[in-house]
Amino acid sequence: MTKFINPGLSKTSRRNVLRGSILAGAAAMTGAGAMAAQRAPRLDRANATSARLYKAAGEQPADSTAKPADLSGYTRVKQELVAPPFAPKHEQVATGGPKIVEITMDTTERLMVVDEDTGAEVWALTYNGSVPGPLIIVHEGDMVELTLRNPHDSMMEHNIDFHASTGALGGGALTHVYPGEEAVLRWKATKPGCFTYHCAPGGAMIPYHVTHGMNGAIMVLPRDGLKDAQGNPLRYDSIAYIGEQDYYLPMDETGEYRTYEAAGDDYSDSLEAMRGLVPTHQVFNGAVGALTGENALRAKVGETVLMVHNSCNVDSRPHLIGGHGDYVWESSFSDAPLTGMETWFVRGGSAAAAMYTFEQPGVYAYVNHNLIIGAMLGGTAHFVVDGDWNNDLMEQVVAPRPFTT
Ligand SMILES: [Cu+2]
Repeated sequence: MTKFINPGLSKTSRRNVLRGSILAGAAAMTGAGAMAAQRAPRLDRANATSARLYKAAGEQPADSTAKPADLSGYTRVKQELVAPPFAPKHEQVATGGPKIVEITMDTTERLMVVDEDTGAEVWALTYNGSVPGPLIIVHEGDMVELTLRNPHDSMMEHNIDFHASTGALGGGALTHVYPGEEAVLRWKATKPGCFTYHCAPGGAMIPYHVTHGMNGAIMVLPRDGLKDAQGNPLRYDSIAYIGEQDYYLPMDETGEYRTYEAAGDDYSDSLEAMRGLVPTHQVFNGAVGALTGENALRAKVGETVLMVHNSCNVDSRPHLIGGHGDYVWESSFSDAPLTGMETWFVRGGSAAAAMYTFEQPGVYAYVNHNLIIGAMLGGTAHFVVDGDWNNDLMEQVVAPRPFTT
C-alpha cells in the first residue's frame, strides 16, 4: 500500500545525530527557539508562551509520594500491533477480568512518498513506521502498558499523548525519549470510545511532528461490546482503520517540492508552510492512493465494517459514496450511536467510528466530503465490494442514450 523510499534509513553521521537530537531536545523546552538560531524560522510570542506552559505542565511530578497502582486482579496480555488499515487481533466482548495490555511502539523516522505523480515526499515521523500509527484496541477498565522506543539512528526526540488517558498531558510528560532511549507508560482506559494519540514534544514541535505523520488511534470498547440506542448488541465483521493526514510540504520558487537529506532538515521551511494553514496534501493512510486502486479496501455484500477514522489535526467529514453510516459514534461509546448518517464529523484532535453493512457490490468511495480535499488533496479511499446486485435497491432502467425532442 504505502510505498516507502529508503525504508531502512541511510547511515547517519554521528555529527548529524547529535545536531538533530540536541536541537530537538532544546526545542522541546523552548519551542522552536533552538532551531531559530540555525535556520531562523519566524517565531511569534504565542509559540514561546505555549512552550513555556507545556514545560511547566510537564514538570509536575507524577510519581513522588503517590501510592503504587493496584494491579491486583489484572492479567497480562501482549497485543501485536499491525500496520493500517488493519486492526490487531481482539475480542469485541471482553472475556475474563481486566487486563494489562502490553504494546510496543518505535518512533521511526523515514522518508516516505506522499504523491508518486509529483514526487512529493516527506521525512515522516511515525509510530512503528506507518502513517497513521497502529490502531490499538482495549476494553474499558483495561490498562495500556506501552513501551515507547526511540531508535538509535533517530534524529529527534519523541513522546506520546493519549487523548484516552488521564493526567500528565496524556502521558506526554512521562514519555519523552531521545534517540536510543525507551520509556514505559501504564494508564487505565476509563473512557470508552475512539481516541487519537500523537507526539507532542513541545511548542511548534507539536504540530511539526503531528503534520509529519506522528499520530494514530486507540479504540476502547465497552467490556460488553458495542450497542445500539436500545442496548442491543452490535457486532462487526471487520475493521477499516483510516487515518487522515494533512501535510504542508515546502516548495521551491518553481513550485517543485523540496527534498531533504534527513528528518528535521525541513523544520524551518515546514513552519513557514504550516503558517498558512493550507495543506498541500490531505490524504488517507499516509499517501495519495494508499487506499485506492490495488490498495483498495475489500468487503463482501452482507459484511459489516467498522470504519475507524482518526484525524489528529484537522476537522473531517467522512462520507461513504453509495452507502451510509448505519451507526456512528462521534463521541463516547457510552452514548447512543447516531443512525442512518449520510456524512459524519470527526473533530480535529479525535477519532470516530462508523458501522456499515454493505448491501450492493461495486466500488464505494470513502471521502472527506469537503470534496476539494477528497478529490484534489488525496482524501479518498475505496471499498471494493463483492456480491450480487440488488435491483430492488437500484436499477438502471434506461442506459444513457440519445433522446429526441
Ligand atoms: Cu515525535
